[in-house]
Amino acid sequence: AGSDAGDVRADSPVVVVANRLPVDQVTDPDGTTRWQRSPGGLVTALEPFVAGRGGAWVGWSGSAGEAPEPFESGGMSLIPVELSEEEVDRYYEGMSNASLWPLYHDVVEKPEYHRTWWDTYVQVNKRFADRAAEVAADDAIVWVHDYQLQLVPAMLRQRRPDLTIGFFLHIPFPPYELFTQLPWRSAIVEGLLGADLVGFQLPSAATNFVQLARRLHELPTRGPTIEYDGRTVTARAFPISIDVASFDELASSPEVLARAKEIRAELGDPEKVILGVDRLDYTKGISVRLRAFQELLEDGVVEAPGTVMVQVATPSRERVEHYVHMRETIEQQVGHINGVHGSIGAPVVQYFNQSMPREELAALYRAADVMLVTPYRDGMNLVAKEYVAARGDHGGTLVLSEFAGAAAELKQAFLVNPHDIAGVKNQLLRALRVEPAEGARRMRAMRRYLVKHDLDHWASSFFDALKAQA
Ligand code: ADQ
Repeated sequence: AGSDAGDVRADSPVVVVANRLPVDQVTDPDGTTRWQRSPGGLVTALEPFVAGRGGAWVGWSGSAGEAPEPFESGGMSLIPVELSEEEVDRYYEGMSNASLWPLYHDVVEKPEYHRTWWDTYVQVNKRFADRAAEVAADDAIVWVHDYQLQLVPAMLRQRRPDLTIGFFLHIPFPPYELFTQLPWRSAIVEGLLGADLVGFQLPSAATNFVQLARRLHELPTRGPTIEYDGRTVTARAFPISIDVASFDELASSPEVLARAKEIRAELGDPEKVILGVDRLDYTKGISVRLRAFQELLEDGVVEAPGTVMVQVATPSRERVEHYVHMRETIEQQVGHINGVHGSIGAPVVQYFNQSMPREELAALYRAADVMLVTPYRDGMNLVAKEYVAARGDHGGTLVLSEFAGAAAELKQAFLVNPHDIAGVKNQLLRALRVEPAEGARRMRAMRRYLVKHDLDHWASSFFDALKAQA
């Protein structure tokens, strides 16, 4: 990727605005730094619509301090937005991840509200909106992403009424009764109403938003539409997905299949392998599944080393207090289970606080008999979809929380209420004991659905709906 600041002109017909740029800065062994495409799915989904058409992506580079000059990468103009240390603290770790994140996830942890965080959130949203306003061509389409940037649509519309603006929220949107805790609730609703199209993971989230507009702002609404400021704003669900075909292909490659076999051997060739894969976040319910597994061991209905569990938890938001505490709890639980039920060379729970390459994740999915996905609340949960995409052999069973967006689509999973430990234990046991034919029937049905509803389907539906608003 070159870095010619001069390449960037104010004429992008499509602009994506997201907290992070789709690249990470990496340092090679010789000390030189370069930009590398981020592993996340969002880039893959949006690239075809943005790259090669003079499109731009506005976002933060991931490190505090002076931002690099705009540069070209992967056929897109990347426009870095600067964030100071203090702004990262208040806008990102504070307002975004210690206020909005817990509030939008059913207050699983208590949100903190600080006026200094909010002021910085406003200031940073303004900066993102300004950059987008500068690079967007006349009548361009702008797609703003997620809870960090909810004020951008209105700020952008004020500067550039010619634009067609879409917004997509990747996390849940809470009901009126919870949302209205927020001291700045009106500003957020008005921020989002700056968009022509507001997208959510679930229809119920879209309904929550329309209701807020009606009850809090007394705006006229009809079905999915809100009349505001002489315009019509539409709120609809666009459930996000993954690149199913490429994940399927990866997971059935000879290398991954060989690695899956090796993993089972390294685990001591157990009869049953249970797997969890998550960002280490309190919304993901990692403790719940450890507790359920522990109790099944204590009850004697499940026995080690015949049954083992692997939990991979990517480090995440380690400077936010809630996360430090949660990590300690989980590590204690793992220590306790292994202390009581393990034996030399044969831990019952193998826990990794690490990020893993896609190939290794695919091999783990392929090696696991039961995939445990038990969030208390989750916008979608792509891990559940990755597991289904990886099981081209129709093996494996998915245990999935009712409170993950994915439950609305993956209906043949063994659904659980993560607040009900007895229920989680029951479903885990059913999943461990499922007849192969029954398991295959469920997996086949979920795969049939997923093939049609992939990441490209998501991005195209959103863009089509947005263009229809122009
Ligand atoms: P997340 O909360 O990050 O996303 P999720 O949808 O599960 O949750 O995506 C996690 C991604 O990280 C998956 O692609 C997974 O493979 C990867 N991952 C997890 N653990 C990993 C590990 N140890 N090593 C490497 N990769 C790992 C937010 C919302 C979700 C919503 C997505 C997309 O919270 O609800 O589904 O955005 O909109």
